[in-house]
Amino acid sequence: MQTRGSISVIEVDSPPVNALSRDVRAGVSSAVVAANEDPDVVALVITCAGRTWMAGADIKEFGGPPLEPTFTRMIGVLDGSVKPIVAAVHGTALGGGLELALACHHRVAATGTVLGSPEIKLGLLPGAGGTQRLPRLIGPVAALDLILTARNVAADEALALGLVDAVVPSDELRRAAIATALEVAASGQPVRRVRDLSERIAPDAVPADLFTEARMNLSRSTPDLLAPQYCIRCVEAAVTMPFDDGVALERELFYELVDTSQSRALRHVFAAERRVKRPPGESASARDVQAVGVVGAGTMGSGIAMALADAGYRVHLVDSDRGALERSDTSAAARYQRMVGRGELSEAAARARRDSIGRSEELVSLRACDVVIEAVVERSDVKKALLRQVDEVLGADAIIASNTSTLDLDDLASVIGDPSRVIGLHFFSPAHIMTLVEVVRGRHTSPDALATALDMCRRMNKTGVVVGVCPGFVGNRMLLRRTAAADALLLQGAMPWEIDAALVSFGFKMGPYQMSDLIGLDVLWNRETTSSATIREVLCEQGRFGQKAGAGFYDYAESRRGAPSEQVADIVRGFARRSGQTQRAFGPDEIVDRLMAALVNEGAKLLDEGIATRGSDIDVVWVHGYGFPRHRGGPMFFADERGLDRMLASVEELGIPEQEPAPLLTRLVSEGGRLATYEPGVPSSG
Ligand code: 3H9
Repeated sequence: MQTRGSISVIEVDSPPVNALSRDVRAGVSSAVVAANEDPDVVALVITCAGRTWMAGADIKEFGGPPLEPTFTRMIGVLDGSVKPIVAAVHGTALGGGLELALACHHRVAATGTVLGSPEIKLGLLPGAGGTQRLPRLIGPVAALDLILTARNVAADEALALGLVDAVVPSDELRRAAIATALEVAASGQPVRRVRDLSERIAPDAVPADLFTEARMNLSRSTPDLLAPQYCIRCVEAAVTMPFDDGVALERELFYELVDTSQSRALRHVFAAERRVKRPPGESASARDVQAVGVVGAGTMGSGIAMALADAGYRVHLVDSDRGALERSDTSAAARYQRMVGRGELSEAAARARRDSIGRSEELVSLRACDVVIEAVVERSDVKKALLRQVDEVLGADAIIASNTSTLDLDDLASVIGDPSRVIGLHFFSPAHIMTLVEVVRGRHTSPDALATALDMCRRMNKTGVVVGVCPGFVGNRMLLRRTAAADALLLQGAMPWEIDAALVSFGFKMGPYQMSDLIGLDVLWNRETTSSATIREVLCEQGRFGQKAGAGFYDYAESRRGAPSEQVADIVRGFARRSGQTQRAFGPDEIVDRLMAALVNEGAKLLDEGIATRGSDIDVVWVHGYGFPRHRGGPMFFADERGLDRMLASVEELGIPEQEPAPLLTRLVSEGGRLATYEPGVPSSG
């Protein structure tokens, strides 16, 4: 704390994001008390050092016992201040950080500040008075919008909403806040506390059906999530209850949420997404990459080129087929035009984006590239021949990446003179939309190539997860096991739509059979060699190729979503009978357990083999690449919550020879360890 004349300036300095840990809360509380007791001080300014205002409560404290001084106590100290307090806000004023600013009497923001209540993303609600103060300050409609969408509000919008009182250039923030503090103190008026405002929550200022409508929207969009429902209850309390009663309800519901599996899962994913950026092993600095080559202008190559262009790279797209290059240009132009239509890009920016992708039939055009990504047909001979040519064209230290999803990266790298500059970048389709990239570290991949690839992912707004070399890498190898487990269930009496429905009600957008119908059952089918050996083969032999054929596991005559098919049920029953297995009914919970067991067991094997380096990395792969519901935390987190002993029992029930229990799973069950926090060499229990 510093005193500037008659103003006490309290500066929070707790890198990296000034999270409101116990120490910060204690420091702010005692500084406010001290300033109130100091007869020379007439007003206070709270400001933050470093890149941001307080970005929220310290997430690491959740789950433990409340630490004194609690948020309630600290906010109570601010509420008790008889001297005006001005918040000088910059960077990201989020969650508890925004709530602290709301408990101040005035708010001055630097240009570029963003403010928001992201608690819902962590399965929580604003628990430091935010649900009660926001409606009083900006009205319940805007408050509900901010809390339920968790969107960040830019300084200008915050000013228009009344969330802040002034916006000033960054370098004038402190001076402007002090000037405001002096002015308010000189006015001699009593402090203006947000908790005392009533105009915006008066009955005639609140739309009659606001909360009914909000609940109806929720029941359609996120019926399974608890936090949004509790947020509505709290904001409703702000307009129906006295302030202190509303705060008491908010506190009670906040602590209830902290203990839910949903919030634990969301907090786990938040931490996992940050951990994944720092893979274990030797680290290096990322190179400065300007120009990136992409070879192959099919769907994948074109998507990768757009993702790179979106991130500001100069892109050189090469394909020996002129037609493919032209089609890729047309689809990129159409996408940029749609973005212009939605107001996301200006015409000029769209043109520049399109122009940043150069197209050529000649590999020599890649000569000046810092990185080249090959995305040609998935055949080892074709890729190797191409990589040899790329190696000849490129500068000696350029990085060479392969987008292979199934081939052995080390084998591909063997044709390059210096295999340390080879890395895998397994994008998911459509590459300009999907956020996951499996960054494949080959046997010889250098730390420098790895750091550069991860940095490129970050720039493209993608989540790069480092994995090792094996068929299918992490995601697809696990997916294959889940599909096998689902097929095994069909032989034991479950129907495809029962399996899909169980996964959809778990939170996936679609189940394995809906996904097969969407992709097309014929993708892996061979007309020449088909022998009615599997359900999929029989469906293909009958022309049931999936959605595009109007029939697959489902019938699509009536609806695009597909309806259960009697014909398919007969086929499935026939296979089940011939398998000699006993058939019975399966409830949704048992179906989910079996399919999760297959995922988790394979995940444990990947960890044992060192292909995945942490349990939480696997969760990130599944949340970002396979639609695993975020509020379930990913397969490894789910397994811990469900109980690893129960998972192990489900693995044994699978009865699939290739899916025998993973030694790591068995070991963690006997040791009482956890999978989601598993990292070789680091204790995993607790
Ligand atoms: C809350 O406030 C509840 C209250 O309503 C009520 C309480 C009663 N705590 O993301 P980055 C760390 S709930 C602890 O890579 P960026 C992060 O782990 C909270 N640590 O940087 C990382 O550490 P490391 C509501 C935190 O520039 C480092 O900071 N607030 C917290 O891309 C850098 O993070 C939120 O939900 C935290 N709250 O983005 C905001 N936040 O380097 C969550 C960050 O060791 N945070 N860290 O891995 C964010 O959205 C982003 O971190 C932010 C910076 C935008 C701030």
